Amino acid sequence: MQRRVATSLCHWGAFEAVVENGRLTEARPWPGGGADPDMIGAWPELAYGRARIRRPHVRRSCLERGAGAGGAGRGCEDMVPVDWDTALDLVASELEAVYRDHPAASVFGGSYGWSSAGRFHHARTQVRRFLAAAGGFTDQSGNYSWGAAAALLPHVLGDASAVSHAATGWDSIAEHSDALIAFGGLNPKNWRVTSGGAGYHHMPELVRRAADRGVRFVIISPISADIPPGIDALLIQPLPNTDTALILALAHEALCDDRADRAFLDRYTVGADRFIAYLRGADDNQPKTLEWAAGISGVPVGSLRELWRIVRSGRIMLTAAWSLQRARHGEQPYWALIALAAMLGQIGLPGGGFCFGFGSLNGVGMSARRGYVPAMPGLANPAASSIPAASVLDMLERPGETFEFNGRRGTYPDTRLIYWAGGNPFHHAQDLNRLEAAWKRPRTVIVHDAWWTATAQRADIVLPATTTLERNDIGGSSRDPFVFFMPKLIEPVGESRDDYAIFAELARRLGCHDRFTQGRDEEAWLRHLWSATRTRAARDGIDAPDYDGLRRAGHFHVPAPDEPEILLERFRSDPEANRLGTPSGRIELYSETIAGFGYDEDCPPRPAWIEPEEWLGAAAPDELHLLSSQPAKQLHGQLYQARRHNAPAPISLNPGDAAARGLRDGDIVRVFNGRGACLARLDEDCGLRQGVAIMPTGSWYAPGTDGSGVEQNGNPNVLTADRRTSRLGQGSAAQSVLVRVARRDPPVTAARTEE
Ligand SMILES: Nc1nc2c(c(=O)[nH]1)N[C@H]1C(S)=C(S)[C@@H](COP(=O)(O)OP(=O)(O)OC[C@H]3O[C@@H](n4cnc5c(=O)[nH]c(N)nc54)[C@H](O)[C@@H]3O)O[C@H]1N2
Ligand SMILES: Nc1nc2c(c(=O)[nH]1)N[C@H]1C(S)=C(S)[C@@H](COP(=O)(O)OP(=O)(O)OC[C@H]3O[C@@H](n4cnc5c(=O)[nH]c(N)nc54)[C@H](O)[C@@H]3O)O[C@H]1N2
Ligand SMILES: [Mo]
Repeated sequence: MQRRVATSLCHWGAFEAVVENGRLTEARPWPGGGADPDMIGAWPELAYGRARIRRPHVRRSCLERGAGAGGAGRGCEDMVPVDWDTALDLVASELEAVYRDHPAASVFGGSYGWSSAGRFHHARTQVRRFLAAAGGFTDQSGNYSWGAAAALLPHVLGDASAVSHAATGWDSIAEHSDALIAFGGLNPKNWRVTSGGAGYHHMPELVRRAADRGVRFVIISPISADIPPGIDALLIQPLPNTDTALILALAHEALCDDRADRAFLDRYTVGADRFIAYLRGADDNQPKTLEWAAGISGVPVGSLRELWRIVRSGRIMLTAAWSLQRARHGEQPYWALIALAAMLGQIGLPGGGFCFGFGSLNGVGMSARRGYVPAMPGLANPAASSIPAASVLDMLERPGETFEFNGRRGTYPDTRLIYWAGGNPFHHAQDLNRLEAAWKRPRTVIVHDAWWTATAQRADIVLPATTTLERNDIGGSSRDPFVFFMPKLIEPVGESRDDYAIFAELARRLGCHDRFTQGRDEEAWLRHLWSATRTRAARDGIDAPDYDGLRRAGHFHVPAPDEPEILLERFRSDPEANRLGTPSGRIELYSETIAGFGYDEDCPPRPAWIEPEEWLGAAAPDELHLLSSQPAKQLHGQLYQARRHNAPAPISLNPGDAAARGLRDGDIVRVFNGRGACLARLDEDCGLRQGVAIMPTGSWYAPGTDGSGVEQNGNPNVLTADRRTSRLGQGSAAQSVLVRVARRDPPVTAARTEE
């Protein structure tokens, strides 16, 4: 028997793959890397399981009648396996027809999604390169993860690096912070994932080390599960979406208690006076007192006083999870937190100030040298058209209409063709039942994926992509000390092909082969990309191996940076020499630029509390606020096939809320609102605040397969509203949703399985 053990990488960590006689038999975490064994261990099922797409497929009526068939049958008709030439000819002729008869912007190719950890075969990058070479397309700008922050932070801080990359390091926190106040908490499940993949998954240990050094932890979240394991934290449980009120009240308290650092505000910020006037109630006759915040957030005023006593003394690190800004007016908690940190005057000091995302992704706050992970260059898009990442449904429903986005106006194109490779909109978008209807409008939908996701099931032409195991690549994360060579371990499963090879074939048919490939094959690209890393390393005086050396070694350990990261340290040390990229060069607590946009109702020019449309402050007595969090053992919709035995997904409720509905732990329930309904398995959680429900994202959308219209697997995005954070950020506001929960008829209690 031939046996080979080799290292590879995915977004959920570096792993060792065991290949016997050409077949992957086992995958386990890279020794010492700390990745989750269940997630890594799913690789054989991912490679060979029933969900794998093994051949190209075409929707039956498209095959029989061509594009004239219309989109009504999308997701209902059967998919017919075809040979590669038939499928590629069809894709090429559809693209040609649309480019001939319509502007290039009517090809939608933003293709948002996480794709692979390998940076060359990153499908989203490849599809955008291909469509740019072929004639142009409508792109997506910003992201789902921190769309609101991406738009806001450049106005406040000059760029968006504070959202994760420039975070103050955990060593600095352990050594210098007296307390870390974490809005949205530090849920360890989110540390299983790094964008680009990581060799180092030891955030729980870094946090524990900080606690051992005496850092006090305050977790502000509706659920105790957001406290990292083994940490003795103070838990404060506000109603969802009310953090801004809490933060503003702390800033107001800083004024009352004479703790506002005027010297810092004068030297490093602009607009402090207008912000302070708002805190005092000049604009709305409402001083932002602790009592005011208690009334909004449902946190007893005594707890807020206790919180202020912690915040008022010592070195304080303020942080917020990305979830807070994935809600209506999600710009505001971030801006308010920066303003509070400015009032405390510790921005730029070791262990002080603010940072975002510590609780959101592995590697945030881990010092690592940037610029070592190869990045595939893009190609200029001749259509010069883009929409905000989370506005796909609007685009499909409202062609020709104007949208506003961060001070600019754009027009939604009339989408004729959708091309998606490396993302899953029927996982990530909100209000999926509406998307289901709008998705039928375009003439053609083309999807590449390795698995039969809900999106692949709703395509006209499905092209089977290889996985990371079946091709050579280089991957890594800018938050991790390793870059990995990802060797081809097995032959392509079924007839699957690399996305790059598929696009190269299509480019040949469309006459743009050279523009797309630039004359390089996989090996030539990998050598080219790695040589850029070597040049970068040489600039730092670091000797990186050549391509063949990297390939032999399997990974390159990038030496740690010389200086630990402290957010805005240089700015603090010399604000004139290191002016920020804002118009004033300083931190903007009032932004003339945003004032000029005229977005007063949804994003005024200074931090503000604005009520969302859906929250417990405006709910009927039997409504619950639904949070849809990242899944514990999946990456979004990925890995679902290895965990589907748990279907439908759990919904966590406080036992009091369950009892009030006559429900018991383990019951299969119906979760519903005016937008849709899904099944879920009730999971009573004493650590969850009353009035709040939590479901993980990631279950594959299966609407009404029992004829009832009720989504069967527990996908919360049939319930979420397709509203954006504001006209500034146009981010996803998935976390602002009310639902009802009732017993499913007839009643069923699920056999309990592990999670
Ligand atoms: N309700 C709610 N919704 C949310 C969120 C939330 O908090 N609440 N969070 C949002 C966030 S932050 C995000 S980032 C999105 C995530 O949404 P997505 O990033 O779209 O989710 P993934 O399931 O990771 O999609 C990646 C797809 O690429 C495919 N893929 C992987 N490798 C390859 C490859 O090599 N080639 C090809 N062709 N395909 C490949 C995978 O099979 C998968 O279908 O979800 C968002 N949606
Ligand atoms: N295991 C796993 N980890 C992941 C991912 C995954 O799919 N699986 N996806 C990755 C991606 S793409 C992203 S963008 C990040 C997202 O990172 P986040 O957005 O931070 O992750 P979430 O799990 O949505 O939310 C974190 C916590 O915020 C709390 N929370 C939600 N709303 C509120 C609120 O209004 N106020 C307060 N105080 N707390 C609130 C919830 O209790 C939740 O547990 O996660 C990354 N990590
Ligand atoms: Mo994300």
